Amino acid sequence: MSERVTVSLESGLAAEFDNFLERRGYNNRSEAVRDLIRGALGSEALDERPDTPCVGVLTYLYDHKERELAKRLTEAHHAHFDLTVTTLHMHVDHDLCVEAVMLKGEAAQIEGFAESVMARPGIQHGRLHRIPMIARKTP
Ligand code: NI
Repeated sequence: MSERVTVSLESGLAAEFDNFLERRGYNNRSEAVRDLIRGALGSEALDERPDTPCVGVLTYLYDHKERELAKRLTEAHHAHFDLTVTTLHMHVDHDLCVEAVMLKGEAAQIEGFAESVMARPGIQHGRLHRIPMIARKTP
C-alpha cells in the first residue's frame, strides 16, 4: 500500500533534481524521492541507533604473502562467526587478494568488526557498506 505525497520545489531546485535523475538513470521522480528518503532514514538510524539491525559488505585488498595476515584475518573471522556470514575471495594476481565479507548484525557490531579489520597493517582500500534493515523497498 502506498500513500501519495505532493512536494513543491522552486524551479531551480526542480531543474537540478531532474539533472540528478538523468545522471543517475532514474526514469521517474518518485523512485528517486523514495531512494533519497530511504537513504536519509537509513543514515539517521545508523548514526543514532547502534543496535539497528543491518547487513553489511566489507571489502579490502591485501598481500597474502605479508607476514601472517591471511591467517590472522581467518582467525578474526572465526572469532566473529556470528557476524561474518560468508566471504568471497578473489586472487587478483600472484600477490594480491580482494575479499568481500558479508556481515549481519547490529550496526555498531558490524562497524566495530570492520574497523578492526581495516586497521590491520597490510589491509588496503578497506570500505564498509551497511544497509539498515528498517525500510524495505516496495513497489
Ligand atoms: Ni588470494
